[in-house]
Amino acid sequence: MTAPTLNTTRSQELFSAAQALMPGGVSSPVRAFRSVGGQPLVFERVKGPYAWDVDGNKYIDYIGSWGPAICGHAHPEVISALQEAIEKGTSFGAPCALENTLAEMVIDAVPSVEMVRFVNSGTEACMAVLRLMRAFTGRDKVIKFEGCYHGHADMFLVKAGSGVATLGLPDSPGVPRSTTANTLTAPYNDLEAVKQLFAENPAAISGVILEPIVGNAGFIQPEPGFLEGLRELTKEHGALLVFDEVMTGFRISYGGAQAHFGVTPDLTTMGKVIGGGLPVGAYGGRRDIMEMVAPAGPMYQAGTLSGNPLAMTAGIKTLELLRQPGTYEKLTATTEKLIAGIKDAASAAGLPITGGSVSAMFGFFLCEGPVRNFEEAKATDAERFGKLHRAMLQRGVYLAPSAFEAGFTSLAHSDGDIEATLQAFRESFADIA
Ligand code: KE4
Repeated sequence: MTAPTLNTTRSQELFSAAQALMPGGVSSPVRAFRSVGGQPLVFERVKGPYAWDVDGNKYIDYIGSWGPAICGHAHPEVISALQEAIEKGTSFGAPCALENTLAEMVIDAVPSVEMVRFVNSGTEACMAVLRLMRAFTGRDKVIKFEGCYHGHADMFLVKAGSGVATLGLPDSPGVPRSTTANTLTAPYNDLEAVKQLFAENPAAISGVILEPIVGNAGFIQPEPGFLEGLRELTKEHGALLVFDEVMTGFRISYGGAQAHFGVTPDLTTMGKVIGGGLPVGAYGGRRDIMEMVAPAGPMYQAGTLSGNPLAMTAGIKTLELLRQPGTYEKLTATTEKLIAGIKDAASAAGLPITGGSVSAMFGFFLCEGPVRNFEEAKATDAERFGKLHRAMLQRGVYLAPSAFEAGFTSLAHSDGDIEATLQAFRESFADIA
């Protein structure tokens, strides 16, 4: 069943003009649709689970601005809180009470966080937390996992996920070897490889940083014992365990993936949801470690717009909405219905698929599976995923434009939206089989 061809004339005009103004016509590479093909869409507005492009086409959105829109886009309570806050100004560059409020909420919610510092993006949070790991331990090396993405700071652009994996970039030019010499990598879910790295680098590894559920190599869950094993290994070697919860924070549960799995790291990075769609990142953890951060301690980190009142306002309201009873049960039910239907639809079309979900995060690979690490994720049929992505757009469903990203549901996605999405999947899988 072929879908109607969307009119994307205005998107084409704007995107074409953007090519001359901004590299690739975008402010972030994954938005350029390079790995899935088709016409990148220029958005006009978003509301609830929906997005509209500049040609008036409406989509059920499973990106949600890459995570922040967990309560639905432009939630009326967030909007009205911002309208009230903006009357007092957009940025103070001075302490404001709203920072205390959001800090208290994060500290109350996230098991590892006794103290927190706000920044403006997940990249900043991860950059700062790596500096803090090194400052606290006096050690230079760090272990990350292939396919995990911790923002675009030099030392993390080693076998990184997300847009780096999407574009098939070996690792970025412009990153000196000297910078990445201290970045060690291991396959996700491979505790033996981590043990080996510790044995080969005695008393030299500051810590291990990972996505507790991977969302940047596609959706990959930790195998039973993996997170617990890392917790033991890092303690044994006097190294720190850091969960990058920029994507999973307040999405997997109100206490993040660490609360869901019952494994408490020493430090945690956050972003996306805690800003409610405005630019916010954060890092936090054990008080004895965080008190090394200037001006309390000697480790320097700063930011002009950090803790600004608008971002704090949007974050506070978003977390207030999320801590209502039943929130994560609803998100889990919605997402489980979605991923089960997607897998049934692919199987009905005779296509191999493997995938899953945890709370409001899901993903699938178009291959037999299982997918336990980035190497196995590469078995996914990326070309067929591109055809699926285009077919779903034609049917009004907006999936992440990459086989190496995760999907996000929200409190705004209704049963009707899920059923319409599954019908689009049934038709699209039939088209591409
Ligand atoms: P930002 O600097 O993009 O705010 O955060 C970087 C980051 C750090 N850690 C994790 C686990 C992340 O998922 C991210 C950013 N996620 C991507 C989506 N895969 C952002 C989308 C984009 O790059 O445009």
